[in-house]
Parts: sequence; structure tokens; C-alpha cells
Amino acid sequence: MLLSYAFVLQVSSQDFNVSAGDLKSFKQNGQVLGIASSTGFYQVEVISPSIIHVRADQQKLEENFSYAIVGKAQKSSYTLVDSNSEIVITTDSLKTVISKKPLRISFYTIAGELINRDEPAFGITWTEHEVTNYKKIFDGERFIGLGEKTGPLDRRGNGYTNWNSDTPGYALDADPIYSSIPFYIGIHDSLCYGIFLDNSSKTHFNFGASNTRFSSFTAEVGELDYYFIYHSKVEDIIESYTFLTGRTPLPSKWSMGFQQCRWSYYPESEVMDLARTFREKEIPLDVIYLDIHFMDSYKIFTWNSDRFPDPARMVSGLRKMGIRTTLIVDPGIKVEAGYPAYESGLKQSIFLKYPDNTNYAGSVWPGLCHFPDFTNPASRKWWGDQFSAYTSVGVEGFWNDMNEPATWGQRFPSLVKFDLDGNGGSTLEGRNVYGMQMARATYEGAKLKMSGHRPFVLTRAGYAGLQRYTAIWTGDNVASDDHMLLGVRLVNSLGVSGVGNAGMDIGGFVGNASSELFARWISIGAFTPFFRSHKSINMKASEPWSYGEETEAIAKYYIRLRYKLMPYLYSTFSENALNGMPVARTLAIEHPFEAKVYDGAFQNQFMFGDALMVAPLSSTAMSAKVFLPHGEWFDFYSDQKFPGNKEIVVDAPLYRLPVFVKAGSIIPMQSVVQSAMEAPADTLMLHIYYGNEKNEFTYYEDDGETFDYEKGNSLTRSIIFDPLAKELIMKECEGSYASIFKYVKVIFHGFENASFILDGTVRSLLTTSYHPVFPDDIYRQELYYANQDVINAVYFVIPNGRGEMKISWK
Ligand code: MIG
Repeated sequence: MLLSYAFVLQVSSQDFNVSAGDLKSFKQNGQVLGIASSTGFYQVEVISPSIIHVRADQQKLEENFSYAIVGKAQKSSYTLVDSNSEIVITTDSLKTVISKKPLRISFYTIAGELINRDEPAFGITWTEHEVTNYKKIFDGERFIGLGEKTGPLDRRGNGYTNWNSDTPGYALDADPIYSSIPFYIGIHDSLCYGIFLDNSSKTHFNFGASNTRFSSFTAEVGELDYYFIYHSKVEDIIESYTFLTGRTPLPSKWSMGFQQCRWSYYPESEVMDLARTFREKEIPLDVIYLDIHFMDSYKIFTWNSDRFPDPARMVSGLRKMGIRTTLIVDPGIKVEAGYPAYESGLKQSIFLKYPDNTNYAGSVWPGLCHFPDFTNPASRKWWGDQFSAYTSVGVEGFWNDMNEPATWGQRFPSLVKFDLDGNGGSTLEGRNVYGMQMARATYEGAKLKMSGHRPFVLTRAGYAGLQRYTAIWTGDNVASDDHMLLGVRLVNSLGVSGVGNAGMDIGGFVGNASSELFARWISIGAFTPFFRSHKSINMKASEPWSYGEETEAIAKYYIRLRYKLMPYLYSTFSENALNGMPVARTLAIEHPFEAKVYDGAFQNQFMFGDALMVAPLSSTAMSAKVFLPHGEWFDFYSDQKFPGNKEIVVDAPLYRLPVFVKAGSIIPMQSVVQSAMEAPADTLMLHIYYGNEKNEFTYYEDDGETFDYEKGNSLTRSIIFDPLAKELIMKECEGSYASIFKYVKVIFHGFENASFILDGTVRSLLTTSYHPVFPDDIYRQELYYANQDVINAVYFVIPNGRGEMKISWK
């Protein structure tokens, strides 16, 4: 019975499946192992002690071009042991075992634990035109990441496809949506690993969907090309993945402030009124967006002169109020004789073409359009050059929409040619990288024209590595509680997948939010990396004051809180730029083996930076069940202390989003400002939360908007809390930037009966009846008090010198 079954399998596999076959020969060349089998060609390369690059194809492997990869192989020592049955490659941190008959690959820790292996029967298999790597699925194995994918935090039992798509008002389980990041992290037993499938064609992932045997990844076109990453911690896997695909250069501080968008604000007078209303109401704001109505007949690089007769006047008027202007840019260039972008694009031959070399034309907002081939360096340069039209009037932000690319009818023809930086290809390989390369052209072009200032780029579509050029938002979401919570997961999943700067349309793009929903959404939004409210055309206005007084007060409270947290947030973005750790971090990053983290009740919880844990909940629930992971936690508003590894129930009226501080945390804060670049009061508020474990925070400051930090004009300072040594040390400042803060107010939370010593003398502490979140503000409105439990805290104020400062306690 068994035998005949195997026989049938073999026969049918000859029909349409080609498996990896037996290893025939191999050749070692530096860190690259070239292998030939009976059915294909393979390459296994040591990129670093923790990263192995695997390639497979049925034809000889040529140099493989990638838009994702920027990290080059690091010189790494390894050993290779060849025996009859297998080849074993051992680096300092993992063992790669290539069995010969048949050719299968497995990865082990140095201690010999199995991390990941090819499914023994299937391994790498070509099924007709597509290639799939089948991997053994472990009992209880979980999967996180894969970028902007709907569904639960743990993707086990689900399958996904990467094919960038314009999906307005997408369903809660829609797939694919706008962007493609074929990178995931697998977690089983006490092990975790990352797999990045670097193939921009339509790819498919199966995490045990409709099968119990394997997880798999498939590319419809081209070779199998993947990176295997092993570290014992998820955060190190993210660091290695962003070593490979790059990190987000530090964004401008103003782009971390609150941003107001609408389809569409016009004319100029409406835009200026909007700005004035924010300022009159003292609701901080940094950016106003102009959507497609700012243009003349939706023609990119033009202005509608009735609505915006003097763009420079408007942009500088806003700038004087501390508000930057961001414009939408769509890729489609209207086919219209005499329109300069069309004429010069034609002349320079920068558009996507059919195989007969006529320009592809498809319809979108302006009517029939041609589309720049952003995968062609010359087209990218042309695109960048056009940005003088915007930078010359002072615009600093560029919102790249419709770059899946979207066209009416959504059937972008397959046969359109893409340059792919000289490698040549079609829509099949070009589509998923189109949006990323548009964002790249935008970023690089705008940067050249902004005299040393940091451009802000936002994109809807993208591919792995998009984080090098742009922030991303999750497209046309819906005004519902479920969509709000899905948005949290999308942002967190993007964070796991290398994209630290992500956000969603606060309030929901499609449909009208209730007051309650907007209130909840904006409070959660204050803790997302990219913080923008946006609303579709034909919907009710959606500004912080559009939902009644109480919601306005809640919105104001959380937007102001965002600005108070700016020193903490800016430092966190700086960390993201250095090592890829996202700003919003699913709890699965720090606690991958804790089952509760994946529980439907807790899966949306995340860390905002290293210190703050946010527990999002719907607008109809007024209390929340929260999981506090291992450690100790303080209620952010009341300082009430909770032991960790516990579920608790907390009150969560709309004005009180559950937020907790991890014990041992260091949180620098400032006074409220109306825009992020406005100088705060001269005292940095350094909150220290007592805990049993040592902790370190890297404080970072610079001018907030130029690239001078690249020349050392920045300030980095380690702040170390050490409960064993009973010391808080602020290390000497590094870098030449002079802090904007003259004083540091050190605020001690949860230090019971301690007396503090600075410079050898016992400091007299100031005790205050104090609102922990708002030490610097006195509000009159009842609502604010309702959210602030008055506690007694102790603090003292010291000059903010550049040298080391040590505070100890007894
Ligand atoms: O076809 O520019 O996702 O944010 O407001 C819709 C109008 C085009 C889609 C974007 C949305 C934007 C809208 N755009």
C-alpha cells in the first residue's frame, strides 16, 4: 500500500513537479558555495555569522538584481565539512546542513537544536512555472510579520499573496492590499528565525493554511532567493533584516508631530482657516496635506490657480505658523499636448512602454495617463527634477499615492515592459517594486532640492526596503472599531518587517466615525509612529473639533501628550535609524514565547518605544482586560504599580487609553509646544520609574530638520538606571550639538523612602502633589482632571551639563 502510494507520487511528480534532486557537485568560492543537483543549481552564501543566503534555479545562477538588499556580505569565518551524506557549514552562530540525497537544507543552532528544515519529501519544488520552498512546520510554530497583512498577529493557519493592489475600503481579511514585504519571523519551542524571500514577482506564503504538514513560500516568476536569519532574540532578527534591507534615515522632528489631512482642503482660505483654528484652540499641529484638488485638472506638478493663486504665499504663511505643507503626488502623467510634464516625459522617453515601444496609457484621476518607469534610473532622475515645482514654493512633504500602480479597472497589463535598472522585465516583476521606486525617486529628487533639509515622503505601495526612503500608511481603511484595531496590527506588523515609520488614517478614511470612535482612535494614534488624521471626500469633516466638545478635549489631550513625549519619541526614531527597532513594537518582539501575547484579547498590545505599553481597545468598551508581561508595570496616569505576568482589568473610559510604563524605564519629556520645532520650556523632564532590572536609554537630540547630524552636529547621551548599584548615570554627551534644555528635572517614580545623593551631598527633594503625565501644565477643564490621578512625586532640578552626572540613592 505504502509502496504503491510512493510510486504514484513519483510518477505524478514527473508530470508537473520537479524537486531539488540529488546533489551532484559543489564548489567553494570564498563564502559562496555553488551547488549543482540533478535538476537545478544552488548557491549557499554566508552573509554574516547569522545570515545565510540561499538561491535555487533550474538554470545556471547569474548575478541576481535586488531592489531590497543594501547590506553586503560581511567577512565571516566558517567551517565546511563534507561527508558522504551531507555538507555542514558552521559559522559562529548557526549550522547549515545540506543533505545530498536528496538535496535538502536545514538550519541548527550551534548547540544542535533544529531551527528550520526543508520538508523532507518536498524541499524546494518547481511546479510548472513556479518555485516553492516547503518547510517543515513545527508543533505550535507561530509566524509574525510579512508586512502590511490583515488578520491576526500570529499568522499560523493563514496564507497570503503579495501583489500590490489598490483596495479602497478593504475588508478586514482582504489580501493582498497595498504593499509587499516578503519577510516573516517563525517562532517555535524556544527558537526564532527570519526568512526573507527576495523576489518581487507575485509571491505566496502558506503558514499551515489548509494543510498540517508545511509552511511554504512560492515565487511565480524567477528564482528562489531567500535569506535565512537566526538570532536568539526577535529584535536581533529585525536588526539583521534591516542590515540587509536598510533603515529609515532619521525623519524630521516635525514629521513626528500631528498631521491633518482631508480629501481635499481647498481653496487657500480654507487651508489658512484650518491652520488658524488649530492655533486658536491650542491643538498642536505640524502638517497640513493638500489632496488631489490642489492641482489643475489633476495634473501632477501643476497648481489650480483659482484655488491656490499664490502657493508660495500660502506655504510660507503656514510655515510662519509652524505648519508644513505636504502635497499628494500620483504617478500618472496626463496625456495632453502642451502639458509640460507630459511633453518633457515624452521627449525623454521616461514612460512605461508596451513591447512595441509605444507608451502604455491607462486611466486614472486626470484621464488617460502615461506612467513613469520608476525602475529606470533616467525616469527616476526626470521625476526628481520635476520637484522644483514644489520645493521652490517651500513644500517639504510628498505623499505618494496610487503607486501600486492603480488605474481604473485595476487590470494593469502584464506585458508592459519595466527597465528594472537595466535588467529588463515586465509587470510580473515590476509591479511590486513600482511604488517603492517612486518613493525613492521622490525622496532622492526632493532631497537634492531642499538645501540640506530632510524631505518627508509618505507612500501607499512598497516593497521590502521601502523604509530607506519613506514612511507608509495603510491606505483606505474604514471608520469602524475593528478597522482601528486591525490598523494597530498592520502598523505593528510593518514594524516587525523593517518599516519603523507607519501609520493609519485616524478616524477611518471611508465612512463617518462616531464621536466615541474618533476619540478612541486619536488616543491610539498618538502612540503610532506616523500620526495623521484623514478623511475621504463626501464624508463629514474630520478635524479634532468635528465630533463635539468632549471628543475635542480628548483629542487635544492626546495630541498634546504626543508633543510632550517628543524627546522620547525623537530618541526612539533615532534608535530605529541605527538598528531598525521599530517605534511601535508588538509584544511578540520582546516576549515571543509568551502565548498570551498572541491571544485574541491581547494581540493588539504594543510597546511605543522601550518604555510605554499601550493596550488598544474598541470605542464601545469602557474597561479593558490587559496582559502585563513579565516584570513590573506602572499605570502611566496614576503611578499605581502592578506585578507582571498577569492579566488585569482596568477602567478605560474614552479619555483614558490604557497605557503602562515598564519598571526601570527612563522617559524624557518636555513642555507642550504647538509644533514640534517650536522651542519648549528650558527644562527636560526625565522620568525614572523604579524597577529591579538595570536599564539604559539612549537620549538623542539634534536640530530636527537638517542633515547636519551626519557631520556630527548631534547629541547622544546614555542614561543608565542601575538598581543594584543604586545609581542613575547620565553619561557624558557625545557630539557637538548643544542641547536646547538648560535644566533637567529628574522625577523619581516608585522609589520608596529613598534619599538621593548628587556630587556627594544629599539632595533635598522637592515633593509635589503632581500629575504624573502633566507635571508642567495646569488645566482647568474637568475632563483633564478626570484623567489625572494626583500623586506625590519627588524630583529635583539640576543644570543640564555635558559631563557625566551621577545620582545615587540610599
Ligand atoms: O482614488 O487622492 O488612499 O488617501 O485621499 C482615490 C484621493 C485616490 C486614495 C488615497 C486617499 C486619497 C485619495 N486617493
